[in-house]
Amino acid sequence: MEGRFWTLVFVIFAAAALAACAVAPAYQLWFPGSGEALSTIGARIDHLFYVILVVIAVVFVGVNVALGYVLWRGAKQPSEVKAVYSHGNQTLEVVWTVIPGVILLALALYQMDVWASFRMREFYPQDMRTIAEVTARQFEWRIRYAAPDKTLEADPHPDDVYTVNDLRVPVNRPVAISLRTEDVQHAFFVPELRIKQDALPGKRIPVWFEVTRPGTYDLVCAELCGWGHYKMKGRLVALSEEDYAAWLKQAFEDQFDDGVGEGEKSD
Ligand SMILES: [Cu+2]
Repeated sequence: MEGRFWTLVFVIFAAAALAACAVAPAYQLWFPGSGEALSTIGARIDHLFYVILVVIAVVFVGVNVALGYVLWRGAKQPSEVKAVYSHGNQTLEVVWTVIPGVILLALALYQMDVWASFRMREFYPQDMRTIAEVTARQFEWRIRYAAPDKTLEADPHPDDVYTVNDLRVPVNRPVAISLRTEDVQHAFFVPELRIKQDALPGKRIPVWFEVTRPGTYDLVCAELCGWGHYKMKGRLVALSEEDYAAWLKQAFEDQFDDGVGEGEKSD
């Protein structure tokens, strides 16, 4: 009786896990927002997630079914039958070491291209525009843009445009930010884009992404950075190329507005 109970526990556990995997995408339980990655690299990262999920699901269900089967068989055995003690099976041990090894190696090779695209290869195209310098500090994001029609330099320029907790980028083109921190470690995280990068003291780290849909997305800190970590929240606003240019121009004019109307200025 007891053996059958445990068989049921393991089989139901496996079935419930499978059912959860099947319905999760429909209820957007896996990923934030609409469930869809809104950057080109994010879509590739999600694909990796699903590949790994399938591997895990097969192994998990296999293990539970095997466990259930053994318990069931044991429960059916008459109690006079003596137990057999085994001191291991070398062939079996080699098999269950080699197979996971091969699976892990295959996954490592399979994900290399995505990793290289995100971390290395695509930093170098010359047409990649560094749109802003993002400086994390306890507890906010300070963002610096070049003035309209200027390029962003590593050192601040008097014409630069500043915002706090409000990062704006054009959609449908790769853009980069230059990530820094003024104090401790923080992490730049935009869940809907699947973009996450630690900010390290003393380092300037380029982070690139291409947003595929205009909208406003959460920008949060994903590294416990002090008592105010919870409120270190900004937003990333993805705009069409024209809207972005118009916004930057407006922000530039507002920032340098001396309060004197155009008509009243004497020259
Ligand atoms: Cu932080």
